[in-house]
Amino acid sequence: MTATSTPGTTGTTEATATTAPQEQTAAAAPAVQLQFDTREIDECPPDLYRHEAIARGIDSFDNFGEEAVEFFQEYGYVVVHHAFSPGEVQQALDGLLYLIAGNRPDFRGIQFEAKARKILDTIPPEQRQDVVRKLIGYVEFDERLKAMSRHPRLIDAVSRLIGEPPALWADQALLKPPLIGREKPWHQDHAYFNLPIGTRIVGAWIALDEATPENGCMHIIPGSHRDGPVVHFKRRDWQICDEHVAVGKIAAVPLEPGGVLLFDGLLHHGTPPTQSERRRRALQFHYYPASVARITGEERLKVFGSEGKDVTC
Ligand SMILES: O=C(O)CCC(=O)C(=O)O
Repeated sequence: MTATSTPGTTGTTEATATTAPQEQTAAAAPAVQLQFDTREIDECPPDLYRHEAIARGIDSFDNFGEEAVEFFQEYGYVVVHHAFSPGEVQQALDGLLYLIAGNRPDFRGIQFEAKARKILDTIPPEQRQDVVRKLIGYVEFDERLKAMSRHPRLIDAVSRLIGEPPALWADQALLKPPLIGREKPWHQDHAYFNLPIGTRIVGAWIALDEATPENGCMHIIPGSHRDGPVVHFKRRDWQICDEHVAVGKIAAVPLEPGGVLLFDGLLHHGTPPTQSERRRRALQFHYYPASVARITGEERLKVFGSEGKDVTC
C-alpha cells in the first residue's frame, strides 16, 4: 500500500483476490494498473526497528507439528527455515523476472519506485527489478508463482493454523531494491483486508534472497496479535502510529532464501528501509478460511480507523 492509497479502497496492498488453493478456480485477481510510487521516501524514527531478539524458528516443514501450532497461537508467528528448496526459490524468481521483463503485457500489477518513471524506458529488462517495489495479483499470470501459492506443504501448515481449508486472499511480491528500498511502517495486515474481525488470517512471507536487518527483513512484535485490532493512521502509510509501537519488544526475522515467516493477520510487523546493496526479494501470500464472507471497507474502518475514537497520533 502506498501513502496515497485510501484506506478502505483497493489500495496497492489491499487485496481483492479470492482463489481457493485447493481448487484450480478461474482467475480471481483483477489486474492492477501499472503504477509508480509518487511518494518521496520519508525518514522514520531511528530506533523504530531496533530489535532486541531474533525470531525463533523450526528447521523445516518436517518439524511442523502441534508444538508449532501452539507456538503460533501464543506468539502470532512461526518461522520455518528451509521450507522451499533452492530449485523452488529459483522457479519463483524466474517467474517474477519473467513478469517484470514485460513478457505478459496483460499483467498490470507491477508497482515501480518513483525514480523508475524517468528511466524505465532506458534500462535493460534485466535491470528493471532494481526499480520495482512490488508485484500484486500475479498467480494467474505465471504457473511457477501459482505453484508457490499452492505448495502442498505450505497449504498443509496454513490449514493447521487456520483450522480449515484456506483460500488465497492476496498474492504479492515485495522487493526492496538495493539502496532505495523503502520502509513498510508497522501495521496489522487485517487493517487492509475486508474480512470480519476474528477471522483467522495467516500471512506467509517467503524469502527469495537472504533477508537481514540491513536489507530490510521482517520485524515483528511477538504476541502482539493477542492485543486485538489497533487503530491505524494515514501517515507515511496506513500504519500503526510510531508512538504506539512497542519498541523494546521487537524481534527481527532474518531468513535464508527458502525460509518462510507464517504470521497472524493481527501481528504487529513492519520492515525498515534497506541500507544494503543486496537485493531483498520476497513473496507474500495471505490465506483466510474459505468459508468466511467479506465485509465492507466501512465496517473494517469502524475498527481499524481512528474516526470517532479517542486516540491520536
Ligand atoms: O516485505 C516488506 O517489506 C513488507 C511486507 C508487509 O508487511 C506488507 O506488505 O504488508
